[in-house]
Formats: sequence, structure tokens, C-alpha cells
Amino acid sequence: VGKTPYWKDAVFYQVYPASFKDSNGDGWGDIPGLISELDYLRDLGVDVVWLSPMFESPQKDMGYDISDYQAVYNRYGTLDDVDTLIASCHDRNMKLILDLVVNHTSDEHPWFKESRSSKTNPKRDWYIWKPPRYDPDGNRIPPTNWRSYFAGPTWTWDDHTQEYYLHLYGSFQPDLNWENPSCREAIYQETMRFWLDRGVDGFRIDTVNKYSKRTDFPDAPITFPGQPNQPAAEMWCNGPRIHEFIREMQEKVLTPYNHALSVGELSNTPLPSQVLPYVSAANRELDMVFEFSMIRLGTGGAFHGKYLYQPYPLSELKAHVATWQTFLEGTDAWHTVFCENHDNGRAVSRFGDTSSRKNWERSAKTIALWQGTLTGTLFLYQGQEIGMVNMPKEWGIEEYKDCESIGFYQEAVASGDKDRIAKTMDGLRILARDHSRLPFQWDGSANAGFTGEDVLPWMRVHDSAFEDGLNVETQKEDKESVLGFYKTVLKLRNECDELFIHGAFRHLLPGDEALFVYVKEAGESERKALVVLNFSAEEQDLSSRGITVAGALGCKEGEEARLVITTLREVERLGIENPERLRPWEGGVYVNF
Ligand code: TEU
Repeated sequence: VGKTPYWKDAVFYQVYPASFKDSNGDGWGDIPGLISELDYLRDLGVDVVWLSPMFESPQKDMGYDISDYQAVYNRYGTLDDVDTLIASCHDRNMKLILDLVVNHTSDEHPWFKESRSSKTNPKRDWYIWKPPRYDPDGNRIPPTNWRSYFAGPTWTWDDHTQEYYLHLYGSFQPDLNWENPSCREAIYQETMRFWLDRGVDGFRIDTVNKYSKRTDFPDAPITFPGQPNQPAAEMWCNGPRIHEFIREMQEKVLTPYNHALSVGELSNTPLPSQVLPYVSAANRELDMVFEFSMIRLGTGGAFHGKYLYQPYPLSELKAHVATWQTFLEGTDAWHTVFCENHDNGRAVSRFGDTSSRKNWERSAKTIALWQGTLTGTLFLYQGQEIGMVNMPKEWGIEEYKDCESIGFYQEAVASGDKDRIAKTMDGLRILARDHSRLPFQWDGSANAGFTGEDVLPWMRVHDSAFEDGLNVETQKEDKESVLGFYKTVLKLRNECDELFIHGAFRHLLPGDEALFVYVKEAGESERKALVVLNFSAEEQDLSSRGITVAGALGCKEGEEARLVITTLREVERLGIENPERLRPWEGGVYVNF
């Protein structure tokens, strides 16, 4: 409510249920555990909780493989628990959105079981089945040469009906056929309205741009000569009917539920011109999307293999941010701000500095200030607010549980190439999806307060919870901790919403490889903010780069620039005479008064 829809100004917080808080001592987080920490989230400044999949699932892809959309996975709780969660959020004036995973189901979903039972089953066409091809030697080969996201082909042979089925992800995740109208209606009714009727406020929509595939099924161009499977995202991303499907979903389901919230996951779609149709208000498709150019930095992408790490300069990160900050100008669209989720390494380990305790704390706060001063809806991922870090480098492959990590590692091993194995492991240490899935660090006890001390958690607890006091309990009482700083940033963001949530972004020093500097300007008012972030472990000087704080703010006669927030602790601030000189990983915001 207010001058804009609530979700523009809201702070969202993603909860990964397996790893947040275990209430019953089985080593898996659960919904009652989440409910018990809602006050913690409210106190942090969270308005909307996004809960990753808690539905019935064989858990081969951590719940992104759903076998019953209307049941709750028993380790996470019951339907009653979800009802209590909805009510408990609403009691606190918070909202709850669920993850909508409808590009594919689990192969154990009854729909797929029926579909695979015979070629004449009424649900045969709810999934994508194709006859085989044969190579010149008469060997059976898949209908196309497409490579799946988790390594290997996108097609799996079904012996029983002698056809292949399509799966963009694991073979246990068959793709639904959105071309089939009764399949679409079942999705709307059984996966969406069911939960909206129970009171959820909307959805984060998984893989939202992949429902309309090319229906002529051509081979993808050869990127890896000699390999059977080739990257083929253009065969299924932003396909011919995608906007029609999403508009239908909005019109038939979301709009009738008081415009239930929608935030779509939009991978492989890096151009503003491709993104705009999804989020232009006039198009009535989605409220907002996650665009991935920034969060994919460092991944080898289609051409090197995701986990062969490719270093990149800071200017590239800044350019991605600038693109999406300015994308909004002159449009009726809206955007998201985020730097973590359950599919990526921890931000402080990727964009910050974990080489010392001091740099860890400073860079985690600088990341907080960066995110908190950008225009768009802010999404935080659990643990980001205490600066949780990637797994220790010494941990071996046996600590990695994600099907994607294991798929890529096994592929490297199968190649027999020692160098590739080592490089894949190096890449996993930075980029693996596992890092963000480690148990949440509540306190310094044996299992970090995530679960009972004598329980074996589903993933190993990070040593930093006990060794370095990287946990909520230690940070809670300290206003200048990472956690305390996040709270301060979120307050400032709300107080100066016209600058930080809605302001125009002007990039200074775009080519600089150490400093990230920008001005935020509010529409009608004369108020401006200068954000200076030192993304390096060395001291950096603004004035030698031709910038003065007052100048950048355009201070008029009688106006002065005031520092309104800094990442430095009070003791570190003492004796600083020159605001134009930044300490390692220091960040600050100046406003004209
Ligand atoms: O991710 C889909 C997606 O866009 C992929 O790029 C994903 O980031 C993955 O890491 C590919 O390398 C969603 C979920 O966020 C992810 O956890 C699931 O595994 C995936 O869908 C399949 O449901």
C-alpha cells in the first residue's frame, strides 16, 4: 500500500528450508524452525519471506523435483505447519511467497508416471516425448544434441514406450509440455490456486523463461567439437509462445488473486530488450525478474563449462550493475537487486575478501552498503546478513551434495584429464551451489544452533561458526557487526527510499578497477547521495581520481556533504581527516545538506 505497490519497497529474504533451522533434531531444517525465527527476520527488517521448495519430493535436486505439489515434504513439516507459517507471517505484517517449479516435475510425480505408462495415455502429451534418431552405423541417438544444465543429454530413453523424454535439468526432472492446454490448466489449478487459496501472497517462479521450447527441435550449433551434447539454451529460453503463456498465467491466476506477487527467474537472458517484455507493467506478465549476468560472473559459461573459473575485472561487475540500474529509466518496468541465492557461492567469498577477519567484516559490510543503496526490490539470502562464507578450501568433494556439482565433477573425472579435474574442483570451491546451502550459523555450539549438538546435519556445519564467531549470537549484541550493519543499512534504505529504492543511478569512474562509485538522485528533490565503495584491500584515493565528495554531490553555496553511513567501526573512524581517502574495503555514503 502507499504510493507504489508494496513489493517495490519491501525487503525480501530467501529461506532455504533444509538449512535454516531444525526444530525436531533430524538434521534437516523445517517449517516450525522457520516460524521460531520469524521475529529474528522481522527485527532484521524483512518484509517478505520467499521459501524455497518445501513440497513432497525425492530431493534429488533439493525439492526442485516435485512429486506432489499439494503435500509438504515430511522432514519440513505438514500442511498445518504451512498454514501456521502463513498466519505467523501475516500476524507480523510480513508476507510469504512460495517457489513455483512448473517447468518440470519429478519423474515420481503421478502425472509423469501416467505419461510414461503408454503412448495413448491421456497425459502422454503433458510431457515432451520424441522417437529416436539413428546414426550412420544404426545406433540409436537422442532426437537432438542438446546438453542439459546438469551435464549429459537433455533426453532420456524410456524402454517401456520406446521414446525419449525431454529434461533440461536432471533425467529425474522431465519437462512439462506447456503447449498442451490441459497441462497448463492443471498447473494453474493444482500448483498455484491451491496455495493462493491457503493464503500465500505469490510466487518466485522458477525457470520462468523456459516454458515455450522451439517445437521444430533442431540440433544446436557445435560448441564442443567431438562431444555428443552441445549447449542449447536458445532452443528453450524465451521461446515463441513464452509471453503468451506468462500473460495467460497472470490473467487466469495471479490477477484474480488480488494481483498475487510474481518474481520470475530469468536465466540466459542478458539483454534489456529481452527482459523488458517480461516486466513492463503494460504487458501484464511479471512484477519483476532475477537477471543473472552479475551473479554468473566467473563461471565459464557455455563455452568453458560452468565450473572452469574465468577471472573478471571489477569494471565488468560494475557494468552489469549499471546496465540494470539504468534499464529502468524511462520504462514502466521494475527490477530486483540481489547478489546471493541458493544456486551460487557466497557473495563475500566471491566479490569480497575473506583473507583476514578484518577484511571479511569490512567487505561483507561494503557488500551490504552496495546492495542496500541500489534501486529496485532488495532480496537477501539467508546468512548473507551475517556474512556467511564459502566452505573451507580444504573440504573435499565428499562435502559437496548438489547434483550439479557432482555431475560436473564426475564428468571431469570421466574425461581422465587430471588438469580438468583440478580446475573443476577449483571452480567448485568458488562457484558451487553447495556453499550457500550449508547450515545457518545461529551460535557457536557444536552444530551452530542449526540443530541439536548430537545430531548429524544433512550438510556439514562451517568451522567459522565456532572458530571465528561467525554466527548470529555473537553479532546480535554488536551494532557494528555485519548483522548490526545490515539492520542499519535497511533502515537507511527505507528512510531515504526516494534515493536508494527509487532513485536514478549515475555511475562515476566506470573503468576503475578498485572503486565502485555512484550517485543516487531523487526525482523532484535536490537531495543526492554519493556512494563510495572500496572493492580492494588497498587504500584508495578519490581526489587523485579527480573526484571530491562535495563536487560529486553538486553541493551549492551553504550546502555541505555529510557522511550518513560508513562501514568503518567507530574506533576505526577516529583520526580520519580526509574523507576522500578510503581504507581497504571501506564503504560510505554522503548526502548533501
Ligand atoms: O534454477 C534454474 C536456473 O536458471 C539454472 O541456471 C540454475 O541456476 C542452475 O544452477 C543451472 O546451472 C532453478 C533453481 O533455482 C535450481 O536450484 C534448480 O536446480 C533448477 O531450477 C531446476 O529446477
